[in-house]
Amino acid sequence: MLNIRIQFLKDEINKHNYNYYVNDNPTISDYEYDKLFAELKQIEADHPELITPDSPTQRVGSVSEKFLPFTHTHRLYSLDNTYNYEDLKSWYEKIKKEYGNDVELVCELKIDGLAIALTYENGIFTRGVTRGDGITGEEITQNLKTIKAIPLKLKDNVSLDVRGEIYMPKSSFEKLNAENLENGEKLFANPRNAAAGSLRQLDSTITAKRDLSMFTYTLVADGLKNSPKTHYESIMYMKEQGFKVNPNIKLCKNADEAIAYCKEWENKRFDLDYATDGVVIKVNKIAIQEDLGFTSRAPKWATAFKFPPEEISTVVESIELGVGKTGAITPVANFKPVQLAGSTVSRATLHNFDEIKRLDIRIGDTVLIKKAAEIIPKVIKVVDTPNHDTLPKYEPPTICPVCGEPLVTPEGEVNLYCTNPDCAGQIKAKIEFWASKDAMDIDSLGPSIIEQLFDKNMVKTPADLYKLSVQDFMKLDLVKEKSATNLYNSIQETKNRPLKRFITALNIKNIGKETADILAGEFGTLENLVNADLERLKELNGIGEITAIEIKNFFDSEKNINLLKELASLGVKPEAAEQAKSDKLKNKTFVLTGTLQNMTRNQAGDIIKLHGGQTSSSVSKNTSYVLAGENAGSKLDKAQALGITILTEDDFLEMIKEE
Ligand code: 3BD
Repeated sequence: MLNIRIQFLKDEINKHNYNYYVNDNPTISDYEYDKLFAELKQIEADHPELITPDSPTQRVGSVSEKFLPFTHTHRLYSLDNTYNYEDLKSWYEKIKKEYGNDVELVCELKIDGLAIALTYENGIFTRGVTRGDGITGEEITQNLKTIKAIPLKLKDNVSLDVRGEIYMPKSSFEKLNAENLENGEKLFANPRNAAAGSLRQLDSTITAKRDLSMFTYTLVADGLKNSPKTHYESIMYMKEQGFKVNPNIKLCKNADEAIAYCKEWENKRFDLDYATDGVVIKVNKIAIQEDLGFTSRAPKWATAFKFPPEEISTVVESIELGVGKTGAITPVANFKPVQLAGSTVSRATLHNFDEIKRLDIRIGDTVLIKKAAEIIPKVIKVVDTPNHDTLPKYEPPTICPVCGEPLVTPEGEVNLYCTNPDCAGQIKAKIEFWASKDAMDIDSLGPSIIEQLFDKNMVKTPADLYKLSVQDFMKLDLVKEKSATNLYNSIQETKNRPLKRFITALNIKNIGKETADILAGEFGTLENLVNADLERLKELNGIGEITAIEIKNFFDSEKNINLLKELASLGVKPEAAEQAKSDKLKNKTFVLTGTLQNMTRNQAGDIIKLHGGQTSSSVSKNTSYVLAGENAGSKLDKAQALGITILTEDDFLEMIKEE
């Protein structure tokens, strides 16, 4: 009896969720819905053994420690872009030559969200993974379960994968930001960032509170009785199974109809409650798709027509000068705030003074700005400023805007530099960099705290950070005991950061996180790096002569050595990196499959890299070895077919054994 009731409640609630969140068509009052939900919760509380993964009560969220990497069963490809109609036409013409005049296309709006993959087993949602690099993503099933447009159970008892885009409606984004503003919390730049931030929560009860939704656009299913023969049919199939699909999909006879669709939506998209940045155009027939296949990164049977970037004009109110961590002075334009591609824009970097001269930007000019590379606004040119000629030409500074010392331009560079080692601007920028994400990643130590620490004479070097007590932080404005303790802990926690982070944080000229990673891997310890001679540095792969000299100079400086000594005496001791062990596996590509006994596949991959080899996710004629554990599947079959050497775990261990 109870089983029947509980099934009724689950089906009923899932149906109402579907009507509300997928169909936008509520069929029950909130009151009645809450009553059904409360009853289901009560039964489950009394009989926990009856809770199933597809119960709507499982959408509330929980806390996890970290997201685990998951290798996609089928790779998520990228999309090639077209930016104009000629390119779109010639893409189509090429296909037409091969397959005749009647190649149908499907046009769908390109949702500006986050791509994810969902797995259903026997009709039940079992796993959700972020796109990641298309090969491996992060498993975020718990977070995705909170999204009501994602069905926990399908209409039929089928096993399949779908892919789609998670997004936050524009209206929900506005509401969330208004609330965050009220509560003094961080604002999101646009709906996409808000969706990403909401999805990335380890505590999925936070995700549950955010209004996220999903449009599904790809079906991956081998085992269906009647596999769809066209993309359009697969969309209809997903819809039938309970997924939310975008209603503005259109089947087109040819490129001209697809172009008409793009033109139509270029303006109409602003009326939608979700952000779109283009149109995805796909060949409809699956047989043609399969025949066309893929390039190394994208299907040949699809292309994304990108809407032209939004541009808008606004007035330059001032040009602000900043001092960077290298002492470089960067000009930043402050504008009259305007809305651009979903966010408010009030400033943009002008990069350097040559750029200002080239564009002849003057304070008071009206300039055209656009979103370059999606997020960062860029000034394109001066437009309709009738009094442009009467405005004073912009003169680059001759002295540092912060410390007043004369600026210099080193030979062969365009930047102006402040070379005063005691310049407050530079010191603050260096400490900000020390704390930044790619360097020591000190949570909560932002620019305003650093500014106060410096102004109160509490911090002049990164080492000083590690001398601060909780009481010290409480001397700062608006810092109470709780956040002071947080700040203290988050600094102390970084004492044993991995060596590559520490090297990055040192801010050695030309050494970004990639080079720091190479140095850490090569030298293993800070001490080895400090004592490295120039010849050795020059020989390293990925490090040029100039960079080698910069590294040498950095560690020859007494001031820098003193900083390192002081950091060490304060207990800041970077964790040694694992050093490259040999080049035994140089030029060898491994594919790992199945379950290994003594290590995970990731660990095996690390070992391969430490011996100079590389790994790949798919078997091809370029594969040197397939390392196969228990229950290896299709990769093993393919390797056998191609005659590739298959290694057992023991073979592999034997291979890397030290002489
Ligand atoms: C959408 C690839 C193919 C299956 C590859 C043709 C690149 C994000 O609405 N179809 C759509 C949308 C995205 C798609 C495909 N159809 N790929 C599609 C897509 N209607 N946004 N994308 N993606 C998804 C990506 N994401 C992050 C980083 C790099 N590439």
